[in-house]
Amino acid sequence: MKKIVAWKPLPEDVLAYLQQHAQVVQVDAAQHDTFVAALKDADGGIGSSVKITPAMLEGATRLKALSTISVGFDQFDVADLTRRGIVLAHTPDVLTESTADTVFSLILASARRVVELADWVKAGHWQHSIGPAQFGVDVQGKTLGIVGLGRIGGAVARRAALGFNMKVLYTNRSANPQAEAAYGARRVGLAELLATSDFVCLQVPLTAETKHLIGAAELKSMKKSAILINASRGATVDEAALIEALQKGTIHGAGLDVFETEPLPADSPLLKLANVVALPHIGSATHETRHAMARNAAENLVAALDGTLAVNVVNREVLAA
Ligand code: 8YV
Repeated sequence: MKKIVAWKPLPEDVLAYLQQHAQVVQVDAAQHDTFVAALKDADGGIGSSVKITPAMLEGATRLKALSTISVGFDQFDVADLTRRGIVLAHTPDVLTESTADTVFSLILASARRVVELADWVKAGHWQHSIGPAQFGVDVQGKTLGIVGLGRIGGAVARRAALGFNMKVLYTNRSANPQAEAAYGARRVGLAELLATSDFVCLQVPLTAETKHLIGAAELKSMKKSAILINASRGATVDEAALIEALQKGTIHGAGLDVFETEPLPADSPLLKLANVVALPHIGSATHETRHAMARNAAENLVAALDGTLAVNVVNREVLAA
């Protein structure tokens, strides 16, 4: 009987599905030594939100597949997994629309000061008709610059162009003719995107190339009226530089779902800024989508252990080998 280690709680029906195919050992990833010991004789693993290091896999000679319940895979040393012949699967499609919804909630909430003003009402400050002190800025008709036009970026572009009549600029390693035809998206360099966008939206995976992609110089090159939106990975932004830019008014505001350290420390200066909307990494976090992700990751793992996995593979070269 194969053995699977699950380091994230699974919906009951998904756990039952896995148990039809393997012995499933559920571990608390916070109990690090127990987690590592469980991996030693495991054939597969499933979970998310925990860094899986090469050291954790030393001696796990039976391990053939890891399945992350996420689209991002920066929690893994993919080259090391490939060297070990361990296939890594992820869940790229099931979460696209829900995550794009979160991105747009950040755009609207930061532009129209939704969180700040909802708190203002709750605190009893709404004593007279509101005035300029409560005004926000428009979203409709403005320019949205999307850094990284992949699945989620494309879904954001659709919302922007078709839902809010926005002009869409984008950077991407390759052109996206579909988005250009359907949404009027225009591919530009990062410098032009930063200089002309009213909203700069980061949708790149976290890699060595994208770490601190947005730093002090990039923030300074943005319009003073611009708003930075980040629902990708916190470390794509130099958070210290962002804090300074927000404090000094270099940019107008920020809508953030991800941070360099998560959970965001309660004493973070970001939490003291009225021009910041901070969410606890809820990108894909709806009941429906998180269930679909868990099911998708479980199916990926079963297929990987059966040797039939053909989609959702991060390191395809392992399958070739
Ligand atoms: C969640 C995500 O934060 O898919 C990702 O990369 O960041 C989100 O879906 C989490 O990783 C899912 O468990």
